[in-house]
Amino acid sequence: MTHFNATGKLDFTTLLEVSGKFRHMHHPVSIKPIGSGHIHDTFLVVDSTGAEFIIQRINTKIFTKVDGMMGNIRLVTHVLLKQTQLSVKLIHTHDGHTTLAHYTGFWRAMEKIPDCITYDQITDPRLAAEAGRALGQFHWLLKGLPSGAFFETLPNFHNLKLRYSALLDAILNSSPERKNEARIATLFAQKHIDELLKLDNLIETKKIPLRVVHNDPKINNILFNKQGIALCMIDLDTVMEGSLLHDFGDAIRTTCALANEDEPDISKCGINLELFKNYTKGYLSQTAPMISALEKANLSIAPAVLSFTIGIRFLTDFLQNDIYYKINYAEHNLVRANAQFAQTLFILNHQKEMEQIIQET
Ligand code: GN1
Ligand code: MG
Repeated sequence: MTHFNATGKLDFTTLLEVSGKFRHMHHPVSIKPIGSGHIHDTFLVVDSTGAEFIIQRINTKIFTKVDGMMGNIRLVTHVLLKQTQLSVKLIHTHDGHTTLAHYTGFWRAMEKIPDCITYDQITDPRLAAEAGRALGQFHWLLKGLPSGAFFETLPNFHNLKLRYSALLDAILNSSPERKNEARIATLFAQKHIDELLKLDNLIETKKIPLRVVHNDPKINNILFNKQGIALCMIDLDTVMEGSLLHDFGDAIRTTCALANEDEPDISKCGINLELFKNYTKGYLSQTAPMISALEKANLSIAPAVLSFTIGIRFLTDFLQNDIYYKINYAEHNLVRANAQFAQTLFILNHQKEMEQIIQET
């Protein structure tokens, strides 16, 4: 596939042209940005009949192998739709493809499930239980698929050892100003890396199995209906082989967070243990028959590992002058890193309580 430089201007006329290349979109009347993802450009299209669609320009600087990624998504959505009728529904172009190569970049389109909601943060324990149930069901329904046959869309995505080594490289190559600003965060990373490599080691030594997992199950990647029922997981770009512990950890990192992912006041960061209890209950209600004893024993450390790993990635991006994540202001990635590290510390300090909650569930 040709690699496009996704720089084209996305005015209404261009977006209209892109929408027109996909089936079912009849005379769009409104096209507006939607969502809070850090990677792609996402738009809501409403056509003259009131039907809603999503079009998305794929960030090909990050997802360089679009075909492999879309192949994974087609496989997973096929399996999920067969069993639940609820999942992302890709829309084909008029000539039958699930991606469109356009001069502004690579695009895909999806049906929008009517009346659904996403949350960047929640406080309602019932929503946490539903979110846990949704991830658990996702793991359960995909458990029969051979994970090794999946395309490795982003190699070593949650490999903390490599993420840490990328951080060390970034420190060496960063500007003196940014290095100085990142000093406290860098010290935190150095101090905690060894204890948090525990999951990596268990995976490397094959004590923890690899499965088909989502790899980015943060709370805003779940669709809810207005009654608070979780409908399905979205943003399937990173579905590939991985550990369910990475998914559980990443989900807790955002679903049960006491503060936003980019909270500047780190004293507010931590985990709401009531939400944690409910999420865990929802998750294990679906996965109890498949989860191993060792996986279960590591559910309490996984949220610390994931908060730490994502913090390291934010910090690395800050030191590299923000080449990966979208930012809203100059220090945004550093603020995000500090918030993730504060959350990591909170989890490490509450290990016993979290462990007890898991054992009682
Ligand atoms: C990115 O696309 P989005 O915003 O859901 C990132 C995740 C991080 C997350 C941090 C492909 O997810 O790994 O956890 O930001 N996705 C990729 O919020 O790097
Ligand atoms: Mg994403």
